[in-house]
Amino acid sequence: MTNAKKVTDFDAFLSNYDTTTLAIAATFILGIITVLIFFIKRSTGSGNSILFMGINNAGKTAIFLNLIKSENRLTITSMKQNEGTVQVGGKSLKIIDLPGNERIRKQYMDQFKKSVKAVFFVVDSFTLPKEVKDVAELLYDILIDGTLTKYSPTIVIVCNKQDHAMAKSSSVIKNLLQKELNTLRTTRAAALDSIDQNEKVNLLGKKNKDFEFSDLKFKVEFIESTIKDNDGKSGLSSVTDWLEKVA
Ligand SMILES: Nc1nc2c(ncn2[C@@H]2O[C@H](COP(=O)(O)OP(=O)(O)OP(=O)(O)O)[C@@H](O)[C@H]2O)c(=O)[nH]1
Ligand SMILES: [Mg+2]
Repeated sequence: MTNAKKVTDFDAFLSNYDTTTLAIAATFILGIITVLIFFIKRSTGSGNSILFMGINNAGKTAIFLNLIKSENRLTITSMKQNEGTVQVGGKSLKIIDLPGNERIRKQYMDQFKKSVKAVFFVVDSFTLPKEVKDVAELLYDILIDGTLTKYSPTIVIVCNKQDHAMAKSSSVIKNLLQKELNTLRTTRAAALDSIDQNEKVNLLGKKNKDFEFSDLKFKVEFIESTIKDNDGKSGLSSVTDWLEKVA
């Protein structure tokens, strides 16, 4: 078929419809495409980075170094981010390990939150009972952050240091965090109320009901890990499995 014939067929097709009908149809199709793009972007997150977050000494850098197979296995308290790439399921994923230091972690969270695909929130399963307040404070800030939660990233709570004989299991940690976040929700709401009666309180979870992770509009998963291998099996296999799922 020649180009001239193609043009004639197209002209004939167009002449069957008036321009208003065609303009409405084009707007409608564009609208559907825009809505589809919005939902696809929303479900997959805006960025392509996995953020490792958590309070200091949880084991973020140790896990990071193991995953990127760095020879440097010695970790010291991080004062800035570490960035690296891992290959999972044939895809490369960028991981950013953020410092847990209380004075600087907020500034790093603000700097990197726009590129989040998933948050791997690392906790020390042995010390968690005595650190639960500090851990819950940081987790609360993540769960109510407008930018971080805008694209509903998957949040994986990594219950690390499971090699410790007295380590708490992920289900115990989940309950401890739920209780602490519930208490924190009341204190934060009261603090905001006392500042401005008209201020809209960004409440975590559902009203008139104790906080549960399942009330959130995005997925929060709990896994167990250790940087130490056990019987030849990597203690980080749960982490790599989840990295593959979110890749
Ligand atoms: N027993 C045990 N120790 C671990 C494990 N993971 C990390 N550690 C140790 O915990 C200490 C702190 O680990 P880091 O990776 O530096 O902790 P971090 O979360 O990066 O801490 P900040 O950089 O201060 O935010 C180090 O001495 C690690 O060797 C683990 O699975 N088991
Ligand atoms: Mg670190």
